Amino acid sequence: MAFDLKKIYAAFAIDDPFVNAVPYGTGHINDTYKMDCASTSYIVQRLNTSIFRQPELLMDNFQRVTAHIARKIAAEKSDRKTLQLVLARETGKPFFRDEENNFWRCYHFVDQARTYDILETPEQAFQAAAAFGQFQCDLADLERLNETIVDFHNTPSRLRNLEAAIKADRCHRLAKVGKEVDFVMRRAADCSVLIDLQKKGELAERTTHNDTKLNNVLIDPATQRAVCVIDLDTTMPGLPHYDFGDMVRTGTSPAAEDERDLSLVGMRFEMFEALLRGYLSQAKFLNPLEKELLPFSGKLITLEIGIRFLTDYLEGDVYFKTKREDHNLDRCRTQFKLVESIESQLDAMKKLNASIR
Ligand code: ADP
Ligand code: GN1
Ligand code: MG
Repeated sequence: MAFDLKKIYAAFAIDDPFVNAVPYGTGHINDTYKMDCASTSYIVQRLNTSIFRQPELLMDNFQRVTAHIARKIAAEKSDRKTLQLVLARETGKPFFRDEENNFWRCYHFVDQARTYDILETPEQAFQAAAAFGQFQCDLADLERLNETIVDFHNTPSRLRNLEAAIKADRCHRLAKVGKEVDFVMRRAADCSVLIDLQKKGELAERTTHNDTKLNNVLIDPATQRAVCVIDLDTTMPGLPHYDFGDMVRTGTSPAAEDERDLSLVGMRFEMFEALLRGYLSQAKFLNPLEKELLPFSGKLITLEIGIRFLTDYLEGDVYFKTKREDHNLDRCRTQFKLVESIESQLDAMKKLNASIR
């Protein structure tokens, strides 16, 4: 669908002539545009409101999180950044609804920084993980946020959704994924490990990002430092493992999330080590049990996202944006290949983790 971005521009309080706006980034959920004005640039997004069903509550989180981090940055006088929203001209709200009820928001473009879909060096991994660790620290004293998607990282519930999709087999695709379904069912017991510990009161809820795909942090290519954590739509109550696990999922493989040549997919131990050291350099609040479970979380979250790609494939590609036939199945297969690679190195990962104080 083509939108008149100049009209959207006019809805926000920007006093800088519009130049142009082009689709931007590789996110799977929202529609993102880079908007250039005469003297500066902005990110404009159309929020996916069939996924984020209460966008006002989400934007309430967004404002609270960015204001909280901005206060911390000002107090420490550092040069790191947080997202800075632009308010709507008429309402003063941090969003604009157009006539078709599309939900738009706008924030400042962070210059001299870029995202990497595949991390290139352990230094980048260290810096990105430190930034997400610091993000969790920054939010440790924030009041409980709204849940923008309930049960987002409830892996048993993700498994139940898969089971329902298998049963319905709406698109007659089940015959093609027997191997993948078996792969999941053999690991069903893993799915409830973290949630069960939380239910027993052994793991405590914290405020977490919940979508720490490594392309959700902006890195300065000149200094290699992570400058800004982005994509705050799922920042809400969670377990720190959800964040660390997703870093392992997206930061350790040298192959793209949708790579078809599975021989290229695998966990690079040196990247895991860099992520772990980077994250632990900031996440000083972790108790011993939380820390012990970090390597396992890499396996669990990779399995969980694989389950979600498989479910979406069976349901007819209704959730994640796809660009080609079987795209979600390709994504699912890379996740499961990565799970196997993590499993084969899990002992070494745990040993390394135990050796870091
Ligand atoms: P999605 O939820 O669809 O993943 P994101 O919020 O992650 O959307 O934005 C998509 C992409 O846009 C990011 O991966 C990043 O490349 C770019 N981006 C987002 N916000 C900014 C920003 N403030 N400055 C520069 N680039 C940004
Ligand atoms: C989505 O929005 P994006 O592309 O950063 C998804 C994550 C998945 C990820 C898989 C709200 O993240 O949960 O891990 O795709 N976000 C949502 O690449 O579902
Ligand atoms: Mg994103």
